[in-house]
Amino acid sequence: MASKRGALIVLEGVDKAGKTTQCKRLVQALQQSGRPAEVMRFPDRTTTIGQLISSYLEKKSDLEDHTVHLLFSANRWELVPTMKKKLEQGITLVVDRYAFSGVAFTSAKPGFCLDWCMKPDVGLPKPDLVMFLKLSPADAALRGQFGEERYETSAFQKVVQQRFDELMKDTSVNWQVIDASQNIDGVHNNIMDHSLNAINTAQNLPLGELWK
Ligand code: 2DT
Ligand code: MG
Repeated sequence: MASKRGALIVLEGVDKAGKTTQCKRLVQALQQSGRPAEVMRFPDRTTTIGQLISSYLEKKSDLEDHTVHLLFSANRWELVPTMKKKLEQGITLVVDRYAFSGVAFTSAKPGFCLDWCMKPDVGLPKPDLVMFLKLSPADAALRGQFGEERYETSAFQKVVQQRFDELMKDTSVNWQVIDASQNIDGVHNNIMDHSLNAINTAQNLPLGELWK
């Protein structure tokens, strides 16, 4: 009998929503309940492509907008063999940002449509669950200043939120909106419930292909 695969779980949301904290909490809770789980994040800044992206985000280099979009996508594709292997081994992957951030951020720039932005990521492993951590701009402001990296301004994040709203209309993706204005434990409990459901469902289903 083939062993059961792990689930591909993605957390998305605007800056300050708590994605990174919640990814760590979720992986810990899954491991403690005896379910193998690992955290991943995109961009993965450790690869050669990731270093180009990191330098761009830190404003140490400039890259043409289409070019950097394709680099973000290539950074996902280069990790696909690793992701598939882990999922097949029964490890659940909890991913901090994925192709949805890719599309939302680039399409927030002038001259980019959703459709063009989605194309390079068509066929990536399809998440079994995408949780969108929703936080109003007012609540985000209460959590402190934005950082110094590229894209970290309230004006840009507002457009990014609008692009995410467009993407969430796609019912072929298992979107779940999480109220990220609750306290850390409240958000975590919510995320854990959805994740356990996704893990149970995914183990009997083949991994899908995104936007195909
Ligand atoms: P972090 O702060 O989470 O490291 O993100 N981004 C991310 C894109 O523009 N395209 C993508 O494909 C991805 C995954 C969002 C760094 C910034 O990179 C943006 C914030
Ligand atoms: Mg950031």
